[in-house]
Amino acid sequence: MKRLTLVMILSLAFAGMAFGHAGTTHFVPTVPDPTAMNIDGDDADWGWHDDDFATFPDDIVDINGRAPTSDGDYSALIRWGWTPPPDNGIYFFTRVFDDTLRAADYETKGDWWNSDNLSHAFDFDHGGGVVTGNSEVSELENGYRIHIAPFYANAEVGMSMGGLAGDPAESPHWSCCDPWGFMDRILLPADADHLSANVEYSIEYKIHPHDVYDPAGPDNTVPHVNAADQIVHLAAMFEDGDGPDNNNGHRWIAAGGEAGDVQWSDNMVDHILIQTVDSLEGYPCGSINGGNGDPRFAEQCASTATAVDNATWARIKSHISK
Ligand SMILES: [Ca+2]
Ligand SMILES: [Ca+2]
Ligand SMILES: [Ca+2]
Ligand SMILES: [Ca+2]
Repeated sequence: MKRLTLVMILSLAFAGMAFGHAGTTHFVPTVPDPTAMNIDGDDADWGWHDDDFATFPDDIVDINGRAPTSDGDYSALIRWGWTPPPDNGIYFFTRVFDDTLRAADYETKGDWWNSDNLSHAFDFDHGGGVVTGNSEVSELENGYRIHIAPFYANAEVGMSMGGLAGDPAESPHWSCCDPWGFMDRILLPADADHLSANVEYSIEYKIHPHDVYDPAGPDNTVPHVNAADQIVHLAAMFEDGDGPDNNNGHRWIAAGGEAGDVQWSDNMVDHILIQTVDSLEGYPCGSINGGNGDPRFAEQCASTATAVDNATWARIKSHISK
């Protein structure tokens, strides 16, 4: 019921807008104050994120339609947020419960895909096409991927840029890390290890998006510039291997996603960046542990900028409920 109401509200709000591909559409709210976001793996700073925009465990399904192997096999909650330039960030938080942590391949980031990991793919300009870059680096003109392992050796670099042609040993690539990407995670119990039972972990990150990604560096990378009402392609797939020999484990996604969504951007879920704050003007830069905004817009960071009000979304909802 809640979801239906949201769809009705937004179909009114965006009447006349050209929607993307068929299938599920998710709505991504605006982070009201990026300076208050602490990229630490804890969701204490996500109180502004309305549950209407979240994906809850009941909506997480196996991409191939396979049933869970037990009640506690896997569950995840997902929250997305975005900011306009100069912060120009994509924010993400997830909390996961897993009956068995598979972490055999954590030492080499290029191997993370073979253990439990969060596999993300992005096609921010919604252009479609293959985004693996496994054998054709030109595919990265369409979009790109990242892997995040809940269990990793070096907390200073917590993302692996996945599937980049010709350079697997070099992973992670430049875009994973400061000043382009920031992440942290909390794994419980803290001494969890390969094949530990019943683990909980949270992952939080902030990245600056690209339309064309050059693994060589930022010079020939085309930035994606976030704006309200944009339709972007985002894919989030949790790979869940539970045994000593990988893998053929479950691949969990938000319901409505399609198989192959981390290879082909046409299969990714449409996400619409919506304005849920009063104004997008004069946005502050940066977040705690999350850098000083998108380096490509650094000169626009106003030293006097203050946090904007997060009242708009609440007003929309209060109107609807009357
Ligand atoms: Ca946080
Ligand atoms: Ca599992
Ligand atoms: Ca693209
Ligand atoms: Ca697992």
